[in-house]
Amino acid sequence: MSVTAYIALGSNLDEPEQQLYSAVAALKNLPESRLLAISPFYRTDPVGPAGQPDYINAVAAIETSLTPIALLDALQAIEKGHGRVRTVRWGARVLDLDILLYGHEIIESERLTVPHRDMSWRNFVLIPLADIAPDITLPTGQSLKKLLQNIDRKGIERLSDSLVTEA
Ligand code: ROI
Repeated sequence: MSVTAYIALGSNLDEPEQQLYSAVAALKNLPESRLLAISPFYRTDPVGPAGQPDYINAVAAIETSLTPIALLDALQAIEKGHGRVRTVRWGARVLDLDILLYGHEIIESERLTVPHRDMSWRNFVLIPLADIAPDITLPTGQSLKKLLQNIDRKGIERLSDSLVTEA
């Protein structure tokens, strides 16, 4: 069985835009999966400790038959391949790939919380998500449109047009 999953991409180190392009290439090669869409890229103000560079953020949609944990493992392997080293919480990072949504599932395990616990208030997640899935409702019952009404639109700037991949 396959589901549609949404993945947040973020980087603020080592040429962040290139990091995201190369992450998209890696997502295209995920096993048992197909890349459906990738949002425009956005330059965003850092959330968290001050003094770190701006981020580049985007959201991807994939169709996958990987289990949530297999998908998490695959994404963490991509992060690792991009030199991601987990250091300070909320510190600068070369590449972050977060599972936002996995079908309509609610998952709370040691390694994984889906929907992503911070997604409903982060403009750098909700705005690109709305570019590729404007009409979705989270498994918690909240509609994306409603969540978008409550967020700040400052500190985020669109850099590119949407790239919808071929099937
Ligand atoms: N801030 C922005 N703008 N974008 C991110 O992807 C991002 N990721 C994070 C923290 C450090 C919370 N801040 C961020 O993990």
